[in-house]
Amino acid sequence: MSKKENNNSYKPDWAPQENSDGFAVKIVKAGDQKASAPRHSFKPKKLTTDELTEGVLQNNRTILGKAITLIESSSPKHRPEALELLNRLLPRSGNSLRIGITGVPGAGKSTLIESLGFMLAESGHKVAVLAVDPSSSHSKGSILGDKTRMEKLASHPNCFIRPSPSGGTLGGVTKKTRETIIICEAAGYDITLIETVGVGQSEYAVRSMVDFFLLVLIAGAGDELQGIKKGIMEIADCVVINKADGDNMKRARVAMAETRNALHYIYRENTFWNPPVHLTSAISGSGVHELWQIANDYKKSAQESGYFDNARKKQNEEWVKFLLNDMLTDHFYRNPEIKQMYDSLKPGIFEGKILPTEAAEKLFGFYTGMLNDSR
Ligand SMILES: Nc1nc2c(ncn2[C@@H]2O[C@H](COP(=O)(O)OP(=O)(O)O)[C@@H](O)[C@H]2O)c(=O)[nH]1
Ligand SMILES: [Mg+2]
Repeated sequence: MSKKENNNSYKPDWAPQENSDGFAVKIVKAGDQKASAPRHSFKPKKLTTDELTEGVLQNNRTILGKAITLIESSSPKHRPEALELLNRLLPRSGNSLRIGITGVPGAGKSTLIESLGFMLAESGHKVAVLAVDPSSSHSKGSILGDKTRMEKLASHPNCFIRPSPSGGTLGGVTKKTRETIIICEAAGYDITLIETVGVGQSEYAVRSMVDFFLLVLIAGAGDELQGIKKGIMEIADCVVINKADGDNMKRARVAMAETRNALHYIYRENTFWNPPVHLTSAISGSGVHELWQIANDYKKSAQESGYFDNARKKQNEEWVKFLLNDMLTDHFYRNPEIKQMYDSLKPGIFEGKILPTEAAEKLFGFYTGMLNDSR
């Protein structure tokens, strides 16, 4: 056997006895592969705003993803281009039915979105799915779960799924979610499904950007456990009791009756609609078609009463306020002199030597003084 090894070549077993070095195989150590590999630059070419606009309008998914990444960027240097893109797409937006879905983790929101989304995509609708608030500890796990849970939907040619960036503040995430809706609508999606974890303030933020707000409950979990505050019932346009299947059916019916009763006593801002309570099984798909019917009935009634357009106008105004609050707060807290003053006041606040009101007024006075000086 003439397996001869020297530094970096060896001869395979099938090499003839009297062989030349022509039969040798070059050996490259694993760690060296990179160094010896030809250097190609795979850095993708940066798209121009024209290319991004065109790509989105043609529903090119790669470009759609890139456009959303651009508007999600928190870097100030990306903002002018992001705003330019949004301005160009804005006239082509507004044509989707925006549906928000809330409920505690585990209620079946993602499964319901998959079931409803797939049904709609199959019938020719174009469905965009946005998941909000993956930064909460609960959904950190579930966003991974969602990807597999929504696999069937994700691979449907009529569907586009976009998980929100993780780690963002609630404000940061929702601020970009509105802009993401605009981009998806410009790309031709006629239904937007937005999932939010039913904890904290996220459902109010999502409520203020959708046309139809759906609360997903499960039977037997109790109000406490489901974190259902009266306020959420007030802003829901429909409540579903999900997991109405198998042994759970009876309990689901009881929960439906109880929820109907509870809704009866809840004040509603709009008078044209009484939010229905409906049973679904996201797993078997039962009740999902009827749920879509409810959303459509709502849309029709809301449009006929003029509420639909009014609500969207109000939402735009709220959006401006929301952004302004965000910018003002950011401007205030970023200022190094304010930071310094705040830090120097903190020990006094902790020890109760400075009244919180006094501290706030001092800081605010200093801030407005600075603004006046800079004029
Ligand atoms: N039996 C039953 N299980 C369901 C139903 N919908 C969801 N599930 C299950 O409930 C769990 C949580 O569902 P998921 O959609 O991730 O809930 P989410 O946290 O609200 O998005 C998963 O194991 C689902 O398979 C349903 O209608 N019936
Ligand atoms: Mg989920």
